[in-house]
Amino acid sequence: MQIHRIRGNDLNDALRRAKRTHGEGAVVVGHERTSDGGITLAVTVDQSAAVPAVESGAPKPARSPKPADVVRFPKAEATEPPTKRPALLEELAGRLSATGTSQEWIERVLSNVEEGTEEHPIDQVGNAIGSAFRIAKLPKAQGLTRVLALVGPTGSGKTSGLIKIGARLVRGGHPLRFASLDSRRVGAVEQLEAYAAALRVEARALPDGADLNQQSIGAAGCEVVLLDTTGRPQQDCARLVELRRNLEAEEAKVELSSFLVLPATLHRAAMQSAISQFGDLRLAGCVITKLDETPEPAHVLEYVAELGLPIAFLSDGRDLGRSLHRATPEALADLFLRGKLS
Ligand SMILES: Nc1nc2c(ncn2[C@@H]2O[C@H](COP(=O)(O)OP(=O)(O)OP(=O)(O)O)[C@@H](O)[C@H]2O)c(=O)[nH]1
Ligand SMILES: [Mg+2]
Repeated sequence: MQIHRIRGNDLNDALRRAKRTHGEGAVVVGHERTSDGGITLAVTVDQSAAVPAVESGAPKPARSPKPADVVRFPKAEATEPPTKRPALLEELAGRLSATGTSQEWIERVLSNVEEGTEEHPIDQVGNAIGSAFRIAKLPKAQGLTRVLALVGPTGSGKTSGLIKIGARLVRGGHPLRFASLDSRRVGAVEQLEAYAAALRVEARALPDGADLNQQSIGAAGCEVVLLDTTGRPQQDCARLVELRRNLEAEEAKVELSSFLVLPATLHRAAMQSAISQFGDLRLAGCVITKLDETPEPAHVLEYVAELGLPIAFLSDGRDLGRSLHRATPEALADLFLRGKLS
């Protein structure tokens, strides 16, 4: 039985996303609260859509609505054949299509446009797009060190993403340190150390087999530890689970948040594979990179929205100083409507 994880701001939001992604055969087999106050559902897909709503012995959602309401989704609404739209909406549909937006999303966002209101249709469409996303919160907590780990496929932009985040934090005067689990690949640590030195920040390698705890990662005296990983899912997941367990055992004032780095150029099958390989890490969110390398960023963005995975940052270039942007509803709307960030 394959388990898919769907995240939402609350139970209803997560259920809506589960239904959209997996249709009426989606069966909720578990749920848990996330550290940002959202909820993650464990969902399996019942191909026949005819088995009992909740599998026997499976955990049920703790709060209302009732289990039967929770897990059995109504039939997917048939997509209306597109009727002739007013010229402006037709133009917006064309723009959305050019950025890779699916027909289903086009219909959905255009259905939000109400004529005769003061708000311009393009703003209404932008708002509808922006509200489909969850933005990752990165709150500063007094007396707490945050470890931000970037995980993801090889070459997705983890190391450069960390350096870009580091540069932003240094500009903001936040004490930080880099640490890397990628100590075996030739040149990987040297690359990180060189950039860290340019930012006047310490970088430390954490070799395979080294204990992972608050001392070894260098949490003391830092607001943030930026942790690089290897891109090998099994190894990275095992090491991050070990670090989380040790931090909990030490009752360390350290919070580990793992973010999945997804290039906007990935095909759906590769995204699914990345999600299933790293999905057990209780991901806090994702970072979308290489937005400058595709005119169709909507593919990856729709997928992330359907999963309810919060987005932290958007990257649209190799420039370490200027190409990392905090995700906002407006920036996401831009990507759907213009294919790039303003
Ligand atoms: N065009 C473009 N290139 C990017 C972006 N982000 C990263 N890159 C490039 O992608 C390549 C791989 O980036 P890395 O940061 O080394 O990727 P990684 O995930 O750490 O790779 P491994 O450590 O090998 O798994 C580098 O050439 C980066 O400059 C981006 O947003 N746009
Ligand atoms: Mg790397």
